[in-house]
Amino acid sequence: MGKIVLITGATSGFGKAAAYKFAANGYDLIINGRRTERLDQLAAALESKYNVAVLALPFDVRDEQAVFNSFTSLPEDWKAIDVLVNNAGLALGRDYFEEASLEDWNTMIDTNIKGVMYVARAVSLLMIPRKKGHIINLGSIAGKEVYEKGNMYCATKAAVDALSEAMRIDLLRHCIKVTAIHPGAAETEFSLVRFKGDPVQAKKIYEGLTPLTGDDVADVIFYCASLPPHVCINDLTLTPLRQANSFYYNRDTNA
Ligand code: NDP
Ligand code: 8X3
Repeated sequence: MGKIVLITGATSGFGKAAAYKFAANGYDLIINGRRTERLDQLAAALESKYNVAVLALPFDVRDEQAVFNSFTSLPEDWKAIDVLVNNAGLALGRDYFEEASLEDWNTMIDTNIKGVMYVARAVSLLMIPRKKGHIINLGSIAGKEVYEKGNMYCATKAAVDALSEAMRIDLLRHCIKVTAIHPGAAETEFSLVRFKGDPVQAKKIYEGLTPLTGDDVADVIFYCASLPPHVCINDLTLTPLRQANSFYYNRDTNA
């Protein structure tokens, strides 16, 4: 087997683009998501285009038992994971604090914090005996500055930021790299999910700017993963040209 990357949330957006990027560079892949049909299609496409091995590993990152069972029952050859792209996540709703849905809050906490950490824990247990590995967590600029009506999504991404730092410190003795990547506005299925399928609200987010694409973010993820073994990017924030941070935009009103 070649180098192995595990990508969560590979059925769409950054995860799917990252799967193509790593496969194009000869990695064997474990791809995760809940939509099994999409995973199977992606596995077949990557195998035939790049002649790499691909294992579809569907599970819901919120399901603690499913996460840990999936990794303990991995075929031995597939346990030597070199890179984890810990990407599965979502925003749900954009509402004032007192009006936001508690169900949405719980889903975001369970996915973006607990799910991300279950996967990181399970994979780090496979990396530790090998004394190497690279965990790349997808945070967000939403974790760097809180914005109006961002409440729980921003908090979950701030947690990813803090936990990435915590992991980097605690996993230092095992020589495991931990990188946190914080993208700004990127046009994927993210806003459609956030606005529960409303394409008008989703599109509005990107008005007057050229947003990042899944490929842009995948390039950055791959760059971080392809540095020499002694080099680790700890924390990286990227935005489109017309965005400085969570609330400063310079939208082109003529666009
Ligand atoms: P997409 O909606 O396009 O992709 C999200 C992926 O996460 C899908 O593959 C989805 O797969 C997976 N996912 C969601 N919930 C679960 C779950 N419970 N278990 C397993 N997989 C799950 O969004 P993006 O690619 O844009 O987002 C990827 C990450 O980047 C997220 O963490 C997001 O918060 C973050 N991010 C996004 C930004 C943006 O503007 N787009 C900017 C900054 C950060 P499935 O539904 O098949 O399970
Ligand atoms: C996604 C970026 O600004 O919509 O994490 O929160 S933002």
